[in-house]
Amino acid sequence: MHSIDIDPKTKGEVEVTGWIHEIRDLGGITFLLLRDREGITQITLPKRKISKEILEKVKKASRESVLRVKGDVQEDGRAPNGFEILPSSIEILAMAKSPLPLDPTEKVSAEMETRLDQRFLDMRRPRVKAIFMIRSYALRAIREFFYEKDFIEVNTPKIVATATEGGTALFPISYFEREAFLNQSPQLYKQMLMSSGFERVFEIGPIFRAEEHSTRRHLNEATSIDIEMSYADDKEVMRLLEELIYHTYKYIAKNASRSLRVLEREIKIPDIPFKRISYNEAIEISDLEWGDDFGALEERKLGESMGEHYFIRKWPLEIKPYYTMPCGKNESKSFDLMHPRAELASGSQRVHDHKLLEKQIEERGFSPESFFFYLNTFKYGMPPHAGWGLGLERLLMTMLDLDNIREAVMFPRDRRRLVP
Ligand code: AMO
Repeated sequence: MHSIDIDPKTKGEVEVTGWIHEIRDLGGITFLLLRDREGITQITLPKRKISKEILEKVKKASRESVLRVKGDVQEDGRAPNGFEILPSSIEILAMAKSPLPLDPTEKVSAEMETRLDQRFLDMRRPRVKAIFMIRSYALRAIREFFYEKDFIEVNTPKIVATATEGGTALFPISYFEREAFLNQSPQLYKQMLMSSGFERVFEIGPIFRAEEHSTRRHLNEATSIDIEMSYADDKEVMRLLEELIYHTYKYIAKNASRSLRVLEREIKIPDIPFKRISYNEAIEISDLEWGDDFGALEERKLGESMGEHYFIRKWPLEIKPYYTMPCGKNESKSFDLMHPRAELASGSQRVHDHKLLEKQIEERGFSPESFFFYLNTFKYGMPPHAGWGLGLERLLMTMLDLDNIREAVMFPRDRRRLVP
């Protein structure tokens, strides 16, 4: 039983398990706070009423030891959740060593790096755990949304032979007698699935980016929510993206209110449709030359001017990947979804004509031969299609106003960190 499942008016014996959050010995009475996944239960031990054996055990138990406690519930407005347990038996399931390398009660604060070194203990902290409870709700909301919209969930390979996004650096790995890479994006595979006739696919999976810089918004292993949709254009998948963001915020506000309270966060459900500006408008606001991409400084300027979620549309073709559909003079059917703090997603309508795709691959200096497996699927009936990729950690970081993207990953991978 979890702390929150117990009603203060419960008659008869209950059983709770968890970690010793705190022990307060006030002489005649001892209070033991037991922490489980969902909250804290107060175990009250008045010396006159509790057996010597139990009192001895509690004395022996160190902080963060794991206990199983059985006892009667007694209503008490002062206790967490409005009740306490008077124990009839206490079992020490695992003793914790002292001193602890990190304080799970948060009475002693710790630097991010120390916290990540001791992440298993860090995640015992209710506020840290709340982030991952919310992350789980977000994944549920996203899956429900796509199933509701008739999408099929897929899994594509993460060990690949070629770059997907071009510019971004790859992690090479040794694959028997050959060199292979960790995939940067499911891009090529989700497009190939359009040729196979799945029409609407989504994937939630890892992407690997060998970016050398260490910032508050970059990870070397991130989770991407990717979609691809046949017979759709850029505008249609933009609408789908803003609907998904809206649905996820709403779902979390409704279903994860307890975790939000623990985290001391309120989330504001964004209004949709989001504002849409063109690349040309965006460079004017941020004082950038045509053809340049927005850096952190420009994104901040834009964010201050826009104030909330917004799309930047119609990027110059040359700064978007080869699979992007051109339109007009030097423009493309592409978009980025921005939050004032970070880019959340990018997407586009794709080139579905084999010849044009081959040409755009060549223009970027890549060899069509290394894309043979991909290009081939465009020769035998490839429907027009569009899609996007949305970073899950960026979504959580901006939704929950987290200082650092690492807060949204259990075991982050960055420039210096490969363990735990
Ligand atoms: P892009 O490279 O813009 O597009 O990535 C899509 C989204 O993934 C997230 N993201 C990251 N998050 C944290 N750390 C990183 N290093 C990182 N890199 C990317 C961001 C980003 O907006 N194939 C296209 C998508 C498509 O067109 O469908 C792509 O990968 O939130």
